[in-house]
Amino acid sequence: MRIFLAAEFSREVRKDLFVISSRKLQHAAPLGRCVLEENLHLTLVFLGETGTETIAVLTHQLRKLLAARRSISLQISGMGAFPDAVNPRVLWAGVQQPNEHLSSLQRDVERVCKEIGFSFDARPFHPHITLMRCSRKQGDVSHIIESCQENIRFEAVISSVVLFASQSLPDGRSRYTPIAIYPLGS
Ligand code: 2AM
Repeated sequence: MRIFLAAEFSREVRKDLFVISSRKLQHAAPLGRCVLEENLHLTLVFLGETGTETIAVLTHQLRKLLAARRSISLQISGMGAFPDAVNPRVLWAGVQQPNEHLSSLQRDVERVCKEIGFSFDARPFHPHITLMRCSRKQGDVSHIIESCQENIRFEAVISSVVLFASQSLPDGRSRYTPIAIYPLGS
């Protein structure tokens, strides 16, 4: 199973973000496909293809780690593109930095995964919520980002971490299925 761990947001926050991507962003320019409202999340670690035995160990360790943690407040703000605005593959909403609680959650989750045997490249954690996957060569989208990003300023709370399975569908979209939910304390 192809898996990843992500922070999930409330229905209201996902709705607010989806309004930006499906109305403002799609209106400014039809750049690609909006991530569906129910799929909007903030990835903590992408783990890739993983066997069921490893998933069982991971689930056990994460439950122990996350039961002791508190929910995290953050501000979703700003917008950007990966790999960059000149050659965008994805457009995302950002998280106001620094947020030590979020960084520490991500570090701890990654550490537990490493202890189990997962390895990660050395790229720094860049918290983001992918709003749109661009479908073709777009050219520079800086002006679109600039015109839409002022609308992105939402208070949000992360009250659970979710282990998702990711499945590619024939139409090119992804289906994310929650396998385990780890609530954070309040
Ligand atoms: P993205 O939103 O920036 O594309 C499921 O694919 C989630 O894992 C997505 O949020 C995706 O980030 C993230 N992810 C990180 N690394 C990935 C990789 N190598 N392949 C697929 N998804 C990855």
